[in-house]
Amino acid sequence: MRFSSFVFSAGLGAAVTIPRQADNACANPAKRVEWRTLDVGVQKQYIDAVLCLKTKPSGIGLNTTRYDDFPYVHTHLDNTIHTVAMFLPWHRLFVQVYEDSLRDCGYTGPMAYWDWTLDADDPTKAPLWDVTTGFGGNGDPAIDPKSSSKKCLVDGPLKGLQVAYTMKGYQPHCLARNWNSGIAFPGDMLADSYNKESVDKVAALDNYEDFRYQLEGGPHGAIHSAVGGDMSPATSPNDPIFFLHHAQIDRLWTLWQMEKPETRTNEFGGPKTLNENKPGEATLNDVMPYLNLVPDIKVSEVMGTQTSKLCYNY
Ligand SMILES: [Cu+2]
Repeated sequence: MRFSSFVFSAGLGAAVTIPRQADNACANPAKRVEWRTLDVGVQKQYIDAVLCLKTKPSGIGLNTTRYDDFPYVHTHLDNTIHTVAMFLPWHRLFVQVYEDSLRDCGYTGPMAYWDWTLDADDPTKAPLWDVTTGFGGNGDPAIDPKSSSKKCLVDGPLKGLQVAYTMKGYQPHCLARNWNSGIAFPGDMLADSYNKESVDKVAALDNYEDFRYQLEGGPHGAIHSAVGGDMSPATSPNDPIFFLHHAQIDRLWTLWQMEKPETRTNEFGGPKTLNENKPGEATLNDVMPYLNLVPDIKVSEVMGTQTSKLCYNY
């Protein structure tokens, strides 16, 4: 018998909480790993699978490709999934759906995350920008960083890639990056917001709402701004870096949960919606929308990563 986590009464009124990680349905969780620890051959297979998504039909009835489903869904739900409580569980499942799509495109290696704390001394040197083993680097250096012209990628396997959507709708364009050089030192790419010290401060917070708020507004937002170009607007899943970044956000949440699994795999709360006309406190029973990418699902079903729904750890 499979059971998802629940709270039951033991004796007279004493509530015992079952950690959501203790699900028998996930006997062999897949281990997610840092991008730079993958063998070169596996890195190539990952990127080949990313490009393969561009050759697959949409899974949600669009005239564009599977690749483009992700920015499409993400931008259409922008105000539902950001700066609200469900930010973390929503993106957790979103990354899993992307991983599943990569598998449909032949990827057999581990799902990877980008631990940007390892690159905070000089983010411009992060291995994932590598031209041959990574995703290529910054956009066109000939274009003024402050110009509104797109800084299309000029090297690497994604050079010339046309992505379908902007926040205004169907507007095919080159994939662009526009590194934000920050102010601490040339090329710092806002690293003060996502170095180890900053991340440790967030990890030390002791309730879900503070943790979610600081993680989203701090390191999470800084990386989107630092990479720039297509990583900045709500269509940021246009850049495959998005998923390595959000796997890291999910990793930090998972590590935080695992410090006190009994409480933290059941701990959720904060603003339910940005809609001032129907404010409210979020609950585990809230349903998260995915616009047919996957069936809508309750927050409670993705609070743990080792269940019948999700089966991985870090
Ligand atoms: Cu997002």
